[in-house]
Amino acid sequence: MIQFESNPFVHTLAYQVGKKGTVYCGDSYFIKATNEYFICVVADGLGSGEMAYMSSAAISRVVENHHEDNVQSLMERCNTVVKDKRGATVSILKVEFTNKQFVYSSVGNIVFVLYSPSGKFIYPLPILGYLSGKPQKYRTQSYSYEKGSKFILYTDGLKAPSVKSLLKDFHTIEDISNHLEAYTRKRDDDLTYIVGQLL
Ligand SMILES: [Mn+2]
Repeated sequence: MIQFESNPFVHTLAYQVGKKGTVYCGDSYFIKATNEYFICVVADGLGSGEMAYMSSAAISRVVENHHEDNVQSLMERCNTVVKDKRGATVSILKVEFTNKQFVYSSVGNIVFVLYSPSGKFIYPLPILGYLSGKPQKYRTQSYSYEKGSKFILYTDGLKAPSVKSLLKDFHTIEDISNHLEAYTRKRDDDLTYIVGQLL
């Protein structure tokens, strides 16, 4: 399934597909663009099936319900909602259009890469592990961005070869998504990616 979310400041596309032969997708995401910011979360629930879905869906729901919060407190909320569940890896990205900055925080193996028109890549390192409701440290960092920057966030179900060249070589997020189609067919896990361009 594909969802677009766009306004004059951002153009994004989210793609999600479950592991072949399963009813529940263990990945969840939420994307929203307001006039002030763009917020997105991607979560990969531990394990598979319904248990994985319960964790990741709780995370995307809590971010949806509190998207105006800052990234650090959203991570704390995500950690709280998976208490007594299996847990999940989580990444949250919040782009603030007014000051041309974005804030990113991640626990676990979800990958985020941003490519600037001037040729610079931003590739924040996550904290290893997953959210489980236990006390947790976060690495929440802010960066400034250039107009025209492209980014991708994706779960480990997407085995794409060079994501850096993908962001560099393709001009639109639709082109990137079309190129990724071949890799989505090869999946052996739930798969989610979000591509976007900051305008
Ligand atoms: Mn996975």
